[in-house]
Amino acid sequence: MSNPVIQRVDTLIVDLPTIRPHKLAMHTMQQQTLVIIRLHCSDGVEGIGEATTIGGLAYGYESPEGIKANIDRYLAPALIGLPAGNVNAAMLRLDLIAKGNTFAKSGLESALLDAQGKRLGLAVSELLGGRVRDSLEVAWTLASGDTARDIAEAEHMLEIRRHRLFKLKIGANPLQQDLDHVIAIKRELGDRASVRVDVNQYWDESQAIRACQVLGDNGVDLIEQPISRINRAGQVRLNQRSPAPIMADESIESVDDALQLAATGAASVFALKIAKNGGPRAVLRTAQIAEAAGIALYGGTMLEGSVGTLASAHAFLTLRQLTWGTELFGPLLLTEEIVTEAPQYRDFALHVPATPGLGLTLDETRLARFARR
Ligand code: MUC
Ligand code: MG
Repeated sequence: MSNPVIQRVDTLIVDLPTIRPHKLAMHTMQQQTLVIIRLHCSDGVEGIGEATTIGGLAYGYESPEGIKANIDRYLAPALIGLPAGNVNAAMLRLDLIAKGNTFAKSGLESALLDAQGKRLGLAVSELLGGRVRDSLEVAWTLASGDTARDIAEAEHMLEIRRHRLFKLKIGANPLQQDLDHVIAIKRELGDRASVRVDVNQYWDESQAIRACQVLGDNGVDLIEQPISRINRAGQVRLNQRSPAPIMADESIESVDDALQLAATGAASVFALKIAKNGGPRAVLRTAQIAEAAGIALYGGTMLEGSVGTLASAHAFLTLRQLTWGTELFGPLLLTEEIVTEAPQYRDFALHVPATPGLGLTLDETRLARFARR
């Protein structure tokens, strides 16, 4: 068929257990909930995508249940009958009928790209202009909530050559307790690893001024989202005085946010996430703003499963520079897989094959087993 159209979009919520409790400042994860999207086209091609957040409504403005409802009721009907191969037109349509909803849009854009890649026999990274690397260095998040356990986990990851970049989730505990925790881990790992922290907006500026100084003085390489995304002026001031670079994460909820942050000098590193920007193409627009402004890049995650992780990876493979690596370890945090061939991690990196689309096939049996009824 020469002009295939979008015929149907199915969504399902999938709950998968985590390998251990994952403690973030705003929520402790015991499981991760994925919204899996199946986009059916009139030529028989199916595109798959994923829209995933963290902790229900604890992290962002979209919950898994809300994402599914909004796709089913508003976004999917707007796509039916549109040309399946025109990703620009489809995403423009979604932007016209729905404000925000970047997580849902990201999953749909991923599914459109997967379908078009399968149709043309091209990997999504090739559809996005071509990859400049085949693998991505991947950080691991130490978030067991226990310093000794985190050190043991890091030592194990170094030993098996899976990770040498470690992100520590802090912010929920009293400030000095968090600082002691980070310093103890950095002291133990020394130059064998890069240690970074993510505060998830939990400090106020007065706490952050001292904490950034202490962390920088103790060898921490990067400080992610120390204060509220709302306090833009505070972010600018912190970015000027912190000895360790400041990375914006929650501050970037859209490509427009990225422009504002770049214009005001609020961060020297951007955490790119397809979910926050509305898809693999949208996140590259944020990356281009950063590049033009001399802001370094990091490939972030919403702790997606394999589908969302590879959708992110294909976009990140096309970037000229990814100075701070990525944290695309989501599938490794889960005890179960819903694709037939799990993403490949070895030698500190995620290796991404150049097979058509995202390069993944859903495992129907496992999907049926973990899908919420
Ligand atoms: C975040 O804020 O970056 C990424 C890794 C992780 O453990 O949590 C996420 C969310
Ligand atoms: Mg973060």
